Amino acid sequence: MSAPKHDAGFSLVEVLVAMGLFAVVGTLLLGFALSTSSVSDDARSSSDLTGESRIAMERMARELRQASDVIAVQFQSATSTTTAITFWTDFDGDGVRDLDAADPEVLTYRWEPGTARLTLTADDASGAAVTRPILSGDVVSLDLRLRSSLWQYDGELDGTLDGVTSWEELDAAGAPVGNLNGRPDDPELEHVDLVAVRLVVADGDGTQTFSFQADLRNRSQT
Ligand SMILES: [Ca+2]
Ligand SMILES: [Ca+2]
Ligand SMILES: [Ca+2]
Repeated sequence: MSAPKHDAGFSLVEVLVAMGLFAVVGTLLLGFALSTSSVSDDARSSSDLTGESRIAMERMARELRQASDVIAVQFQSATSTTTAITFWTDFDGDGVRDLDAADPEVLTYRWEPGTARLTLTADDASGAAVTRPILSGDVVSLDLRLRSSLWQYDGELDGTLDGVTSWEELDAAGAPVGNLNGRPDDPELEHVDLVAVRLVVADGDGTQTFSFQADLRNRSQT
């Protein structure tokens, strides 16, 4: 009679194989955990950027809606890469352009493609112009559209009626709403009552786009 076969436990080879498997599985799990955390880091910085851009756009929209005057607009041209808009918002409602108030009323938003920065220029309490970036991220483009509710000038540029009167059409119409110089200056800006803004910011390998349209309620055309 032979003795019943007992399970003699694990052989050395079995133990080594098991340890090897644990090592492989552990490495895979660790790699997965690390990649998950780097994905969530990316998501976090992306949502910071989204929040920051959204806040900046909401602020700009609010200021523009209350604006009493669009003072100057600069578009990219043969001689300049700058896109900028300067406007006056009478925050304290006294009808005066307060330049050296604690809450400055003349604001310039400016985008320079060379630096990829969107900046805000306003006077400080002593009246000195202060420029600071308002977004930490790179701005790929800032697109400004200036429109007027003077519908009768729609199509002035090339006869195309699209239901929207642009500053270009006011300019092409000549006096009293334009001055035929191909630039957005006083005669046209006086009749602009809607500003559409489109901002594109770099986000990792891609971009995010933010846009709004602001009715300049304080300057409806009569
Ligand atoms: Ca004021
Ligand atoms: Ca048009
Ligand atoms: Ca003009």
